[in-house]
Amino acid sequence: MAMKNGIFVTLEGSEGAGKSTQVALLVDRLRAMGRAVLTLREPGGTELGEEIRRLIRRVDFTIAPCAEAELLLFLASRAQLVREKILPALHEGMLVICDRYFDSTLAYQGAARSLPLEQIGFINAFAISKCVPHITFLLDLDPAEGLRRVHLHHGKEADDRMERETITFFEKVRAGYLSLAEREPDRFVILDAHKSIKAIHGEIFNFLCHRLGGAIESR
Ligand code: Z5A
Repeated sequence: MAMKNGIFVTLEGSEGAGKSTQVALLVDRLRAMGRAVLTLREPGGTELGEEIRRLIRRVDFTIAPCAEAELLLFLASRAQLVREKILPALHEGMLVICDRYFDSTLAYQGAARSLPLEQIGFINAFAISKCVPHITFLLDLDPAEGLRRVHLHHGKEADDRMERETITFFEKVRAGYLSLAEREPDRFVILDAHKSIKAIHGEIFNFLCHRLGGAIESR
């Protein structure tokens, strides 16, 4: 199934950058305008994906999953999401907004876990079936501030396995994202996630209106 007339937007960034907050604000505003919007998150978004999400977040493994197994779990979740949800919605002309997608894999499993980017790219291409976002907003944030926000949000203890990673890990994630954005300036929009929630929302909304013109209005 091809992407046809829909619009595919992703939000990326490391821990606490504000992706979920911005997705919620954007979707409320677009729906109030009468736009048909589908929101999804990764890992997750399907029955299989939510089960994989639960596995990935588990903190009580006797032996933690190796980086390669973790990578394949993310990709299994993505392959299902693309075929079950994203492509059918795009085919119907919907605006699809996804909280994380394959750039997360390149930044976390590639840049931070040091798995080879070329191999990740190869299996990711198999998983996504040419379904590449039209626009990717990168919420760029100092990892220390991101972790501070997450700990405020969830309480003192990190509540999943990845949140327990070190600050150095999240610095690699940030650098990985910035280098991806540098390589694809036409797809990425880098936003300063240190700004207020309202200011960032305004930038995302204005960019979408400008870039998509009439396509942002109701269909
Ligand atoms: N992962 C991976 O490794 N490989 C992959 O391929 C994929 C994912 C797809 C998913 O975790 C984990 O999987 C993630 C990457 C990895 N792990 N890490 N680490 P998740 O879905 O559970 O969590 P997340 O995506 O990292 O979301 P998050 O931690 O909840 O961050 P967020 O969505 O960007 O932030 P938020 O929930 O919108 O905001 C966090 C708090 O900050 C909250 O209290 C907000 O009110 C506050 N906030 C938000 N924006 C602001 C601003 N601008 N100023 C001040 N405070 C703010």
